[in-house]
Amino acid sequence: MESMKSDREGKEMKETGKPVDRAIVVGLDLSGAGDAEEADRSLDELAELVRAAGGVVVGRMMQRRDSPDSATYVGKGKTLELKSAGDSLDADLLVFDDELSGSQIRNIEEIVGRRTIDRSMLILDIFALRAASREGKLQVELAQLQYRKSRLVGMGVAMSRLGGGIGTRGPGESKLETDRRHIGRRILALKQDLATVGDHRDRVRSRRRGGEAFVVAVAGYTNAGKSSIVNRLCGVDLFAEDMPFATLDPTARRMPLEDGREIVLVDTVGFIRKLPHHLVDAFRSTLEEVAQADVVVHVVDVSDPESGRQMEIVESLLTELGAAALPRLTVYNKADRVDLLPAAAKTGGSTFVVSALTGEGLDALRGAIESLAPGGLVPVHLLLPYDKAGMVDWLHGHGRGIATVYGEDGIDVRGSLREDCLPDVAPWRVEGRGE
Ligand SMILES: Nc1nc2c(ncn2[C@@H]2O[C@H](COP(=O)(O)OP(=O)(O)OP(=O)(O)O)[C@@H](O)[C@H]2O)c(=O)[nH]1
Ligand SMILES: [Mg+2]
Repeated sequence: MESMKSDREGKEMKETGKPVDRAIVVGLDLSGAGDAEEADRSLDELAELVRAAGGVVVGRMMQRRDSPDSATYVGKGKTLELKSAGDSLDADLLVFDDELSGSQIRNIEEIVGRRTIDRSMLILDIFALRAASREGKLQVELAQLQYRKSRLVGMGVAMSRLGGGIGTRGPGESKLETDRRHIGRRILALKQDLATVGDHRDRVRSRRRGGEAFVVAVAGYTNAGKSSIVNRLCGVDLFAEDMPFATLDPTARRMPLEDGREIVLVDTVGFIRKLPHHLVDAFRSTLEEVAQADVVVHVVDVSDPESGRQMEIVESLLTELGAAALPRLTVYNKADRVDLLPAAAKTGGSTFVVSALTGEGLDALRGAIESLAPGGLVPVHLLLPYDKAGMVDWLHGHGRGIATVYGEDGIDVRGSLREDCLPDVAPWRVEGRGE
């Protein structure tokens, strides 16, 4: 098979002692004279996803066709080639780059005799591995069941070897249901549980709003460096890893400002091309966290040759989630990795060139976020009566450069105070002295 590249790794063992899944990735180039590169890049990304799921890619096949074969997706001849490649490469599974129907999965598995999954199942699998919160787990299980329900006719080998590697893992019940009626019941139960969790999340969110925090959602393509940027800006240590979907649960972190104002950064799930729609539906409430923000920071990996295409994918998902109209900052990250920046990538207006690795450009970004948040500092001059002396501590907490002089008439206070705190000190402001 000419387009098949083999990789001579033996049957490696994971630390657990279980053999690592050996996968052949399979793509279809339907572009005609069009963008064959896109199909190729998508297949590269699929290989990345296999590694993120803990597997190893032992072969890669790209087939050019005008349209997918309804029975086997790549065509009977190619499927036979895949069988012999699977044998010679000792592959455990085939991973197709597009969603397959239940009957296509069954047909391919019959011919090849190997577990066959598609890109959506693989992404669901990674999500299943990563889901940490209760809500995340419920969402993944719901997406998996909805996917399965629509494909119950097929799914031979993949279904019968549950618990057997990539494409078969689930966060929910140990034995995934195969019966449509059971699946239907479980889906209903999951939706109810999710509604309860969602209520709780809304309460947390409105508490955050109640505290008048200014919320900035950090969104972008997976692996762009979102968590790394949040870590830098907030001085925290969120999980940042060189792999897709390191972050699954939106995580809110406080970005400290010197004047005591509160800005909350929300690190979000990364976007990717061909994100399974069951997943988007199941994760809607999580993804919509972006739409609830005051500002969206769109992080781009400027060192990725695909960054332009990735930005389009992020933009269209932001639109789908109702976040398109929000104020936007575009952040070109990983600038340390490129010598020549694309023309659009320059610091100025609402775009920033940064490196979360070196820290370059992050002060400018921080400044821009700060200036978007309401309640900047204004100079004040107060004369506090002594029975209000307790306010001095509060003033230090809500302002900067607070200087006090204890005089006969009261406490003379000068300094800068948060604009939103002015009503609290209105009775004691000293008017007409140039402040
Ligand atoms: N060279 C370089 N590497 C970076 C930079 N920012 C992030 N990285 C690396 O890129 C990888 C991905 O970073 P993350 O912060 O996990 O990316 P993310 O967007 O949160 O990814 P997901 O949560 O998986 O969607 C990690 O290995 C980081 O160390 C940067 O400015 N320069
Ligand atoms: Mg992340």
